[in-house]
Amino acid sequence: MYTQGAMISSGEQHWAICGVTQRSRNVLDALEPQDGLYGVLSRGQDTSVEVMAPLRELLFARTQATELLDRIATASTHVVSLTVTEKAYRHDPISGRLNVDDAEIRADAAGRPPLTVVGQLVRGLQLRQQRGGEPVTVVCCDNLTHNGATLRQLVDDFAAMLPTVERAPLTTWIADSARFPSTMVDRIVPATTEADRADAGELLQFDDLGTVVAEPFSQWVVEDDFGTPRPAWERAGAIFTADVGPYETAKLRLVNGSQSALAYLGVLAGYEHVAQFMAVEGVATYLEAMMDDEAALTLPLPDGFDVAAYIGQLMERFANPGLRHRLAQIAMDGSQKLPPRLLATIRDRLLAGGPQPRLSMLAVAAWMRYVSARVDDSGRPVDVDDPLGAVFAARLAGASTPAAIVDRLVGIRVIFGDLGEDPQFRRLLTLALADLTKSGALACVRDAVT
Ligand code: CS2
Repeated sequence: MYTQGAMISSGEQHWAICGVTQRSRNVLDALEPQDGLYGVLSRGQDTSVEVMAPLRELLFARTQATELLDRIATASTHVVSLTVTEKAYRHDPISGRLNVDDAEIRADAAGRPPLTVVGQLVRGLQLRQQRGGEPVTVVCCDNLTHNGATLRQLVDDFAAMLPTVERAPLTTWIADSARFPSTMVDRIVPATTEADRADAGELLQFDDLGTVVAEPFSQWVVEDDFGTPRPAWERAGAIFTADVGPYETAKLRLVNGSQSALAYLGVLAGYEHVAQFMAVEGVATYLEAMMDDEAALTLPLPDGFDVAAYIGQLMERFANPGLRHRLAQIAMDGSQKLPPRLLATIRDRLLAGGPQPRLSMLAVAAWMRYVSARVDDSGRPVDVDDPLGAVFAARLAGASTPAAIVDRLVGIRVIFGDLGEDPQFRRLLTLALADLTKSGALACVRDAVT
């Protein structure tokens, strides 16, 4: 969308995108017969659709690794951007380092056509270096802390697994010729439903198989660190800045932290969508208090950033009734999401020593209830979809009391780090989990703010 906007307003028509999917062909199957065109359906006060046309090539990484590496290595490719979700980086969210024991990472490093994202990226960069080494800019768009620097570290960690003859020239070239700006992307994009496709089809008078549904709001903040040409994204509203950090922290802790809190509490309370749960008495009050009294106090705010206005706007975004954003979609992969979204706020507030961050703790306790009980408050099963799912099951075996559950889960260092050893943290979580177990999520949410 930003590339299309940049091309239109700058008149630079020579840009094009090669779109790559990782795990399934579904999007490719939808887009190929449409020549890569698709509609973005914006749902707010009004519903509108805009056709996107900058995709010129489509690749399926799983079966077209050679083509993918070739595309990354081609001199006329200037930017490689990634939006692949947190877990696809196969890293430890606390240390920010690559999981070098991961079997797929090891297999990629041993030389097969790569199947992991980091493996594909490094092998593509390596081919580029071998072919003459034109500079390249790698733009991470996922919700990771310091996403550019983090990805750069993962690339180095992977390169360190290669034989010296390969590693030395590669790492020298990366240091000289590759840039990894950090970015912060904010737009709520629920999974597309049949109803979305039908509405887009009506507006377009075309049966669009590739419809993407989104809220009207959109923000992209990009670190101004490119060693290559790039589309004039600022002409389409992207904000270029020397330091994305403050925007990113605000987004992860306010937007994503709130969404994860809504997800676990809302799923337990038996709701399906964000806006539905937001409309339940007490929920909006809880959420706003969590942002105002806890998350917002930990933020290094960007200059001129009006946090009250940001939170106000966010409350409206979450309440958008047109957007059927499923709580279960947000609840998945909690092991990857909790550290930057909720645990970072809790850690900072506990360190600061003021009032305890009870509202954020309630959200973490809700996650614990969700992964341990695996049923909602009325006993209906909930699906726990997480790359650490097997670790949860093994740790939780035989744990039945809130104290035992907390004890087992906070010991997972890749999620909690040393916070798990903090007695105050454990005590507060145990109390919150006991309340959730006894009274249910909705009662706890209401109690928390009365
Ligand atoms: C959501 C995000 O699914 C999730 O985990 O929290 O995808 C969220 O909607 C976006 O980051 C909003 O910018």
